[in-house]
Amino acid sequence: MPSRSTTLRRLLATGKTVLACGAHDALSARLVEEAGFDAVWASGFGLSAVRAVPDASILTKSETLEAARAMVEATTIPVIADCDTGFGNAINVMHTVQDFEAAGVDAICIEDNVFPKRCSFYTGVRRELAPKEEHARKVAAAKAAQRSAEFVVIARTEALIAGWGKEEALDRARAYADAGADAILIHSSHPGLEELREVVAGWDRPTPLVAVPTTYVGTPLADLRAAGFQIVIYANQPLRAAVTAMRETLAGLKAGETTAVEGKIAPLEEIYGLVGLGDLRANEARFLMPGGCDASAVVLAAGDDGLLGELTRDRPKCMLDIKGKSVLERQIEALNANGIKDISVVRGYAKQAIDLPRLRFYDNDRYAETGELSSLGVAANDLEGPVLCLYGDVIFDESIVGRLLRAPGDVVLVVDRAVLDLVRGDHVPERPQDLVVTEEPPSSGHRFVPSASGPRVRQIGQRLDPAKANGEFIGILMLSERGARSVVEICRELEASHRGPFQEAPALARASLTDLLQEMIDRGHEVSCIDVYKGWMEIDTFDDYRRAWAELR
Ligand code: SPV
Ligand code: MG
Repeated sequence: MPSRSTTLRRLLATGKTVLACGAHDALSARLVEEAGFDAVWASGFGLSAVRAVPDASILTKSETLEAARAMVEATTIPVIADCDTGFGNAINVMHTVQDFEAAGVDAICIEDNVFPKRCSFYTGVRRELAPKEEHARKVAAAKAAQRSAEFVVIARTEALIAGWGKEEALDRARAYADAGADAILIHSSHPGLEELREVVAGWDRPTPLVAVPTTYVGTPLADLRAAGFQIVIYANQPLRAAVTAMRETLAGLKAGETTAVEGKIAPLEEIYGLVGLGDLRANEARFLMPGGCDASAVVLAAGDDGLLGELTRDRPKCMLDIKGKSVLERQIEALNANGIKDISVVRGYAKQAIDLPRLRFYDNDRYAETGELSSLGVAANDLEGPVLCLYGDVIFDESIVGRLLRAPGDVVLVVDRAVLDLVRGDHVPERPQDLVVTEEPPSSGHRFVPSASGPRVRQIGQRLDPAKANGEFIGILMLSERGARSVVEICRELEASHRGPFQEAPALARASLTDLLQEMIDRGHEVSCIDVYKGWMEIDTFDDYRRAWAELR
């Protein structure tokens, strides 16, 4: 919890006008502080409204207390709790003071309505005031109960609201001040300041006065100050603003104007900032057991090339069983072993067959006529780095993931150098391979120790000259936060404006991951790799499948 910056009493001691604003929950309290107000008013009107009940003593003391406590925890400025009638008689008020003070609340306000109170602005409702002496005793009880000398008790009279006249208002204000109140709120529902000005003209106590300009909101602060008010509370404007904004947004969403709505509402990052995501990240890094991992993974498993015939009649390749475990289960195990728990799968062909738990799903229902890039695009809205992207048909040693996670770079591919031996021999691949040309390849035919930061990739694609290629992309890559942002931006830009063939693909819709990677290289993005030597397999053909059964445990 942030430490408090000051107290209401100290602010009052400066002699300056204290400007408070109403909040209805912890987040709005945080916004009140962010806007530069001196104090938060935990508004009974607002707290009731967010529970969709009238401001009529429906909320209990505990509910009000918990809401005020949440505001205290979310802010560093003083919180003034609107305690309505004090939740009972003078004895109850003593407990109210102790509870709110213990919760870190800086001040409470108690009003001379009888329980159950009615909001000052409701018309056509029963309105009664407690006897002046009884409320004065509540004020005295509140002052007797406070533990810290800093705690502030504001006494509020509703005499003007109830229509009992200016003399009664002034008389009550004096009685409450004499009972020890630290400040007096004389509430008014008049549209202008005239009524109040006449009352406060007769104010003959040193006790500061509080204004709640809900109906006389047009009165400039200077006029309120000149009239003798030292605390000004804008009690409910943020709540009303929220209702207007939510209605507008909801109408837009309902009408299908989703993009227009998106442009008008707070970006997700702003909410992350308000709720303290930065602290969460820092504390995770500092206090959680090592081994946790903030990377997520996206498995691209939408397509089906029909090469496995009957084997994939009712399921996509990633759900092929190999000795009691599907390809996807094996992938999840390898990812989990490296701390990656947030795993998404882009489904398409036979999507209902992917029924593993704890996965997030995206659907590329146009899988038959689109490529991997389109599948990635389906997940793009949530694509936040660091994220691993992998094909749904690769099985790999879990240590590859560990090395990838540690690799520096914004776009890092896993490149198998075994191809150096294969492409130069008489090996003829059954299927086109994702070949790469990198800088500084290990020399062919020799042992090598891969370095942590691998070389840059110059070219990637299926149509590269095998004689020039010096590695094979195994279908696993990692994007850093920046890398993921670049991918999302490029995908959006291409989708909006690209026409015709794209890299090796006949059209953007058909593009594969390697086409995107080549595009990034062409645009000057740094694409690097980590070197591996075998340690993985893909299930493309019957032969691959047979080999997997023979070799995997
Ligand atoms: C509240 O915010 O709950 C108040 C101030 O008591 S007002 O609603 O203006 O009466
Ligand atoms: Mg109230």
